Amino acid sequence: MTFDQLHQLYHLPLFDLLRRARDVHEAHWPADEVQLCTLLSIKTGGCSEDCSYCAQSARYQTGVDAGRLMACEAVMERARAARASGSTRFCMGAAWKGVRSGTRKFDEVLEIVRGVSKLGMEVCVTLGELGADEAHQLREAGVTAYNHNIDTSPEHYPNIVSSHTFDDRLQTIRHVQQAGMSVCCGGIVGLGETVDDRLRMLEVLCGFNPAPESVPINSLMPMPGTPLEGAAPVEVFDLVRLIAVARIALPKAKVRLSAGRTQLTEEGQTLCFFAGANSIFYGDKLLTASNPQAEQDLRLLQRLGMTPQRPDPAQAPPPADPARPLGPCGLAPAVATADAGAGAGERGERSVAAAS
Ligand code: SAM
Ligand code: DTB
Ligand code: SF4
Repeated sequence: MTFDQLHQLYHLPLFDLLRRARDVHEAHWPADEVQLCTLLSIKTGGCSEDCSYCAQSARYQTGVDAGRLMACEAVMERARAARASGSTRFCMGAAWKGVRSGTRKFDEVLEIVRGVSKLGMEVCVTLGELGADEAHQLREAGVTAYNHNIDTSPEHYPNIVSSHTFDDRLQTIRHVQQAGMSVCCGGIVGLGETVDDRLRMLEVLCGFNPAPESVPINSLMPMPGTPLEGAAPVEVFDLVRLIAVARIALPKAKVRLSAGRTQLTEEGQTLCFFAGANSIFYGDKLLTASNPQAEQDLRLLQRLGMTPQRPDPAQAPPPADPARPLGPCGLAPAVATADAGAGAGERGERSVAAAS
């Protein structure tokens, strides 16, 4: 879908948008299923990058101390506990700029992935930048999906991060696609971006070929000590609209209602499910931040008549469309080029630099 199509959808009367999203959802997914994913930070804090929303950046005084990579057996214990609690996807995150083949830490990560992948859950990792070689080795070790978010529009990205570029993010995504892993890629709302930035982000995701297997939509959890600690919250209807448009634009992707559920009411979350969200992080903790209690989530799903989705660890990545160029920028010609910012300016809706 193009930016204009996404824009038109987004601005429909809410009930029209919801009806269309629901139809698409029911045509592609069991109506009442939700995927339960457990997150574990296998290496916390001390990251050299300056992402202005992140508690794990070493550039800010956030109270998150830099830790070491967890031992394989400790991770396995957490993965078994996640499976026992009903989780079907285990996502491991590391606060690194990236990983390099041939290093001890990468070998340790491969050992962890080999272990976890034997448990019958989908295995997702998010380790920062990857080269082609690293991506292939992770795939071989048993990774189902690699999470690497574009986070916002290419135009707003430099306001949020200066230590790497939007293009760097796309390059890693390209390596993940080429290695045959599924791409898990989405973003955050609440970074001081405009609605148009959010739609531009979706436009870029629509250009991925193959399409992303899952699209996490995070709401900023303002972290004390980060430049975005005072950012204004996003209105729930804006979040619902974005999820509905994502559902229509990327019908086969799981749309994950990700960080920030503690800031939403149960009614707000319910609207997000109705709009097409069919995956959540499940368990009391995200990476460093809190998440609703597992029992509370199970109770909500039960009250809504929703059931956990079964795992598909052998899942093949979504097929590529042979009629379009392969890679993460099959559609949006402006991404990652010097004139991308000019395009945004022409739309005349940009009013923010960084939020604080
Ligand atoms: N270092 C890796 C990376 O940058 O891809 C993996 C970890 S990073 C924490 C994964 C994602 O978490 C980010 O891309 C962002 O979308 C999300 N995230 C991080 N901090 C957040 C916050 N305070 N609120 C909401 N989402 C956040
Ligand atoms: C994603 O999009 N959200 C998750 C996961 N991918 C790695 C991370 C959310 C982090 C929330 C803030 C924290 O826990 O520090
Ligand atoms: Fe590091 Fe990832 Fe946090 Fe950025 S989002 S500071 S790369 S851990």
